[in-house]
Amino acid sequence: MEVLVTSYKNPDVDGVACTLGYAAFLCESGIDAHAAISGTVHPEAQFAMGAWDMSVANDADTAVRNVDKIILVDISDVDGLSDEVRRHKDKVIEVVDHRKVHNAHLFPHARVHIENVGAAATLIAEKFFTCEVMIPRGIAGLLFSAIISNTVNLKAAVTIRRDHAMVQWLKTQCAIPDDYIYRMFAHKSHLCGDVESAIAGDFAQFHCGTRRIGIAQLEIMHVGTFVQENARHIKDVLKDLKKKNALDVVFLTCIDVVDAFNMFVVVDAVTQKVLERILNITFSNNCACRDGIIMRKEIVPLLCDMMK
Ligand SMILES: [Mn+2]
Repeated sequence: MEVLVTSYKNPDVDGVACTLGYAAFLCESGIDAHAAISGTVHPEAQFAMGAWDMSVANDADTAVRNVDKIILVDISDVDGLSDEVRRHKDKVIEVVDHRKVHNAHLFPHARVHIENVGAAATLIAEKFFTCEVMIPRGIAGLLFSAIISNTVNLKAAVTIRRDHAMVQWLKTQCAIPDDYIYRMFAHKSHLCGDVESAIAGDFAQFHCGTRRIGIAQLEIMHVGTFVQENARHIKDVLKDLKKKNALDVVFLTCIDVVDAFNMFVVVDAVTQKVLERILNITFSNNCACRDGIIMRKEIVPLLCDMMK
């Protein structure tokens, strides 16, 4: 094995699709690349992998020790990496990501490829497209799923023309069943039977100066009903996360993938005030709605600006 391609611990469908996709691209180009993750993949990624008959090795933590070169996809920070991968960060030769706020400088030997597209999968798909490298059907299906998921079916504000273009091209490389997108998002909604693991499953922490921020994000259907039915449980989980991680700001952002709005849930006055200011929303009973879709990665820079 020449190079290990991996992503953050417990990756979502974008992380997994890019891991498998970039390794496949490198292998097609004659480079001995191994795709592996740390932890387990998000349920949505499990759904996509099942649908395209794909699997991913989960031995990244062992593989990092036996390799000289690492490529990170869909991540450009040490937060989020498994401890073992982080320990070998000096081996990182390339970083492919799509985050505005990033810490790619923490990887001193890396070629940095960060662009403001809706999904890192768009950048990987473009590699196949531009170099006219044969794309395996399963990889095309996964990259398609990743772009659709990350851009909330191309509706999120982070979506640009390049995401649309790659979705159109990927569709020609694998037959997407008519109801595929619906089933993928429906699968996401089903996760919410267990509120705690659904929230913990997509919880991310950030530093803005000395402040610590924790944001849980859910992309589901029927957000209003979900929040209403689970309000108390959601608040307990948030309070717990705030305490456990000594957070200054903590909230849940629920994206309704069908009706295209966000619902926010807070458990403290500081967070409420900050969100009201940066998003121009009003909370009532710890909840607030905002029309249109805003992703966590768009909220983070606004928060940091505000808290400087
Ligand atoms: Mn991503």
